[in-house]
Amino acid sequence: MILNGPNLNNLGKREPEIYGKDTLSDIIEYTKEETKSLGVEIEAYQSNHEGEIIDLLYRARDEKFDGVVINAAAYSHYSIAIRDAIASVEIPCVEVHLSNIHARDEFRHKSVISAVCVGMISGFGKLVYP
Ligand code: DHK
Repeated sequence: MILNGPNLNNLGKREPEIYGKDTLSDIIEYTKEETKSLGVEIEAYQSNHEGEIIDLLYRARDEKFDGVVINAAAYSHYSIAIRDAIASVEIPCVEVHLSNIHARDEFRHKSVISAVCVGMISGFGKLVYP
């Protein structure tokens, strides 16, 4: 499962100098293309709502997804609720960010979900997804 958080529905228009010119659909298509040879099935979701992201994490658990790639966007920096859901689903989750969060505002340097994810990739634009 690929899970995208708030404002990522606006990629393409949103601060393209930071997030790139691709739309979220472009990025999902690119990710599917890049991972074709692995034979993985991808389901991608985006939500601007914290609770919906949590519900999707439980769905990934209930439907036995092998893993989750999550860009929790701004929620990465403060959502203890998403952190707790990741910790409780016991599915490997990989945290991704299009931009390099450590090269930006200080409030973005900290991610509260990193400690419960298996790893984090940040700063390589759409390359972080596949
Ligand atoms: C996306 C966001 O929306 C920001 O709130 C994060 C992340 C960074 C990204 O780079 O993909 O700070």
